[in-house]
Amino acid sequence: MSLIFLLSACTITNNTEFEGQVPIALKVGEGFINPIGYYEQNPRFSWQLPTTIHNNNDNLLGQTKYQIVAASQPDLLPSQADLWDSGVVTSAQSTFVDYQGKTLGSRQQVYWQVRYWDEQGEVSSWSDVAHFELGLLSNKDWSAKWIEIKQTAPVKLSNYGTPIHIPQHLRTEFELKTTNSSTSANNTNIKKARLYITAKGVFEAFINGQRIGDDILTPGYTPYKKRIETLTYDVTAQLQDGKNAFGIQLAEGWYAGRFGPKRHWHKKLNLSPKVLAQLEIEYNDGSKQIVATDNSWQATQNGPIRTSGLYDGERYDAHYELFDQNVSWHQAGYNTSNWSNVTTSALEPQVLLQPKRHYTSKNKQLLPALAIKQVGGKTVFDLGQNMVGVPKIRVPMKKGQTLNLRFGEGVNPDGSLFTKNLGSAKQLDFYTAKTDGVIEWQPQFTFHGFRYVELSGFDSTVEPERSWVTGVVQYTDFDINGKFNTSHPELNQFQSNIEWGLKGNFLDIPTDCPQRAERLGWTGDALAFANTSLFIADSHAFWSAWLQSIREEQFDDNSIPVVVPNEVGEIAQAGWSDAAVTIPWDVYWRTGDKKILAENYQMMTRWIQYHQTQLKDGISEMWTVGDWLQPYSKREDSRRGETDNRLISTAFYARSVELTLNSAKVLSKIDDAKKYSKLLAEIKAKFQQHFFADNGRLQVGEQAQTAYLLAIGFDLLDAEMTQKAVPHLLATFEAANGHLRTGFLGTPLIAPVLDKIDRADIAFDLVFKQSYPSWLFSVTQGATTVWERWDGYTHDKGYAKKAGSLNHYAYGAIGQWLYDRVAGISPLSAGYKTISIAPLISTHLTSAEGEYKSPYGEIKSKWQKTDSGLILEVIIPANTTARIQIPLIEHTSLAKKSLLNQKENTAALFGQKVLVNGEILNDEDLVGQDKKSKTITVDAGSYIIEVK
Ligand code: RAM
Repeated sequence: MSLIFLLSACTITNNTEFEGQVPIALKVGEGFINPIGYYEQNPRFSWQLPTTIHNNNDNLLGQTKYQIVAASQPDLLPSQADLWDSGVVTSAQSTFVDYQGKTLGSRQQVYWQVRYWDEQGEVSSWSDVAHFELGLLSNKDWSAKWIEIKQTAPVKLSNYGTPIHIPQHLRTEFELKTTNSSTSANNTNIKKARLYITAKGVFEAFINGQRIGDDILTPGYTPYKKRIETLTYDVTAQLQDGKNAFGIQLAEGWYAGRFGPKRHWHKKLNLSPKVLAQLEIEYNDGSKQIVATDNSWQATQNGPIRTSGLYDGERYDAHYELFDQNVSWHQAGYNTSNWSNVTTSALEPQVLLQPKRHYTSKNKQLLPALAIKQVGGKTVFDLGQNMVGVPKIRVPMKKGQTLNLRFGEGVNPDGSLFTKNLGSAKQLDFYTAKTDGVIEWQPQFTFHGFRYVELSGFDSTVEPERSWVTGVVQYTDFDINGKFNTSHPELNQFQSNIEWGLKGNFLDIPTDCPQRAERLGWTGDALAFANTSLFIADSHAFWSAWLQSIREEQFDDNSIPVVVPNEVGEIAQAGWSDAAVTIPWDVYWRTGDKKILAENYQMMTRWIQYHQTQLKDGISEMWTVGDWLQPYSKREDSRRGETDNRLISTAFYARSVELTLNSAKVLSKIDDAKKYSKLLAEIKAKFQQHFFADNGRLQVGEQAQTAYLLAIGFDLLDAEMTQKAVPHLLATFEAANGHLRTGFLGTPLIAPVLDKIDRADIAFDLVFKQSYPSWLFSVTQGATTVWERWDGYTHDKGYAKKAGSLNHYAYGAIGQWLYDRVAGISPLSAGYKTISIAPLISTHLTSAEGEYKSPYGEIKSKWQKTDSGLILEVIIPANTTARIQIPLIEHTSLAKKSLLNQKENTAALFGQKVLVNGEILNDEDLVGQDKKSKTITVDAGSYIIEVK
């Protein structure tokens, strides 16, 4: 074969398959496919090359040029593009290409196509036409007013002193214009109709009895005093000639309900729910009609949802259902004689209304109950999986009975619900039946964290069945992008737990936990988990949107809150607030999207300035809770780890400076890059000199694992000192009998640091450890999600006194190393334009595989031990190249041997003979080799690599 798969040697030949092959997967911005109500006035275009165009060497051909055309109508494409014609651009760029055409305004529809030239100079056909439509970009686009029911009685207070807002139904009716062309009962004379809508609270909208969209808890959760997201729906099909009814249900949600500790402190904060809607109808003859929320609307609080709060649950009473003579409240002709007027309020100029910039949350998955048990006269359903969302129930009831639904993440030994870890969050739903028969119901404006559902109060003459309860899993509507699977069942279960941690805590914002009276956007947890999440799910838009909230919440003194949206007051802390820098960098690195750096750069530099106000003699004194929840901490408050706080704060200062420096380079901010690079060198020197003795041992604070992990993981020691520090780091593991002793800050660094110092053998042993504390310990105790504490529950002792949340994603951050180094897939340059395939093989496994939908298409790496060695299967998508580090050895478990006195304990396993797609790999084909691996670079394509 010689070098035909090598970059340099790729011979270009004629290609007959090319015709009819077109770019695929056209997307705008952070991965949106044909969005309406889009947010970005200056959109960016991405596409992928077809997966079937090969040269004679079977490599996928890359792109050398492209052309994009954009028009206001599809039939103008491709030749009369009235918005933009990029011309033929010589570039391999196929992601995030900036639009440079006519200025786009609110409501603009844009149709676009792309074509490309391959490495053989052949031009593709034009792609299919993709499109997007902007939402209302500015407050000025709104003629509607905020409306809410005119209250007659004062709002009641909960036991916590917070107001309870009874959900509202609001409605109006309107008539469509009839024209000569309208012949039928539908809306043949309408060209298009759009509903622009949002709420201070959460809403569901209906037109002529039909639910609009299938989103839940809209508009989602932002810093409401600064920005509220708006939604756009195409409602053309819901309108009918003649009379139409438009109804909205409105509940407290994050905005107005009991939520977050700050609201406990500020009990009188009376933020009443409001809704804002603007239905814009465009007729075929060009005329327009707007139906907007205003003082002509009517409202009632006598609907069936009696109360609904995010923490406390929903109470439904069917007696209040809004039907009159078979006409429902959201249909035309409904009798509203006992409804009230509404009050209106104007838009506040300081509260920006902006189109939602990431995916809404939806009902994503259904979980059937797997088991059912009678406990003390109540029936407990087990869904087999700790999840987040609501139940869907089908239960036989007698008229007047109230069904009680309770939810828990666990059960006690007798099978009764365990709810102690919910704090003050009640998570209780109720349904009162108005007739005999089977009721069907799903709460609308709350969510719970649970695996078990307890029912009582139903028709006791009927034997309960599993089919009565289904779990409706709700989270942000992104796709699962990455898969990871191995030969090890417990590790696979842990991977599933990581994934469920993501599903459970990505409900519009990243949260610490989804069940207790917290559910807040803790920045430190997000900092730990962002990278892992970017592999598992298409979370690019999700993080970009949350970062906008962080920018909006940055304080005047440049500090960044620990919770975003900020519900906890003016606190910043090292290792948490640094998310403002680390997450933009993580997202950039995994996606290649430079805008995320540009948008956040100023916030990052301001955060550095704040760090600088916290220095004393070059060492940071910034407040931090430290290595949160480190096991066996001897500190007075044992939740705080033993690592010296100033070491943590100085380490994160350096880390933030380094990533801001990297960002400055990407953004070509040369002066800043110089400034930060000098600063970083100074901080590192100071850090090393202050915290480390000449022999590489920590000289400040406890000999804590996290202290060494931060120092080495963040590159804060010079090469010589790093070498000297290694035995001291290993001694901390030795002292812990080969176990971890890390909390939120140290845990994500364990495996990457051990790998970096060439001790992947120890990393593997820790990953596969099953005794406490370890990742797999929770799996052996039956966990189906990642827990807040390493010992949340044990078969022996039950729930820990402070069991904490059983759905907290931070320790799932080990995922990043599993994907990068066990499956072996990671970016070599931003956004996987060049890819590293570098799996590590361990005696703990016989196979592992990862698949990842990168911005360029599917990447795969799968390895399997065979009788004669190892087989590695690799897929590299078109328009990228890869460096494959072919492993020649496996890492052997140290078992009980001392970590300290042992050089890396690896056995040469697979011999030195390597075949790539059946052809022997010679030394001259390599770009690098050592005892452990042979390295090649390859073009896009599929590879079977055998090591014998
Ligand atoms: C807890 C949260 C979170 C953590 C903070 C410090 O209450 O659950 O996980 O980041 O405290």
